[in-house]
Amino acid sequence: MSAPIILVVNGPNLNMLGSRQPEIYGAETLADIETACRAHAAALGFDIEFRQSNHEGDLVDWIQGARNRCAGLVINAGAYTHTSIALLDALLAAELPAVEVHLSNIHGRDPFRHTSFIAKAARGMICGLGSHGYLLAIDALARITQPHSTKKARDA
Ligand code: CA2
Repeated sequence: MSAPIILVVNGPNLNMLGSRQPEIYGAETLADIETACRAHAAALGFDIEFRQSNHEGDLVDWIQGARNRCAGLVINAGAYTHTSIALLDALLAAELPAVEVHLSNIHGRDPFRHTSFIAKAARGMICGLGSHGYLLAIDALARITQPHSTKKARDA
């Protein structure tokens, strides 16, 4: 049987990671984060689908496509976090456990970054911990979706 899938969705400008503003977003590239997510998820028995787009509609399409197919999703919606009702609606319609991630601490930055339009659709939000936040989000989804087997793995 194939492993359950966690969809990791990344929004606008995150393809630039590693090239600029390392003091805010860290030195890793998005490819580095993808590699770390795949390894971490595999150790927990999950497959990863890892996506990035600068276009809001692509993100909506991927979230819609996860319904009834993926076990859960991790989302760093980038700046769409602070603007997009379309992403909120897509997440609500997907009816999947979702964990919101931000590399930076959005609450310590510009006031317009303090509000997340998608937070209502997320089980939780991890921000300010850099790329480690993606791995923590995968941990959370493993516990949410497979509480029994995850506990057994922890106790082993
Ligand atoms: O902290 C995060 O992960 C953010 O989602 C990143 C977004 C920002 O708009 C959110 O408020 C918080 C921006 C991503 C831009 O990434 C860049 C990376 C390198 C160079 C330029 C932009």
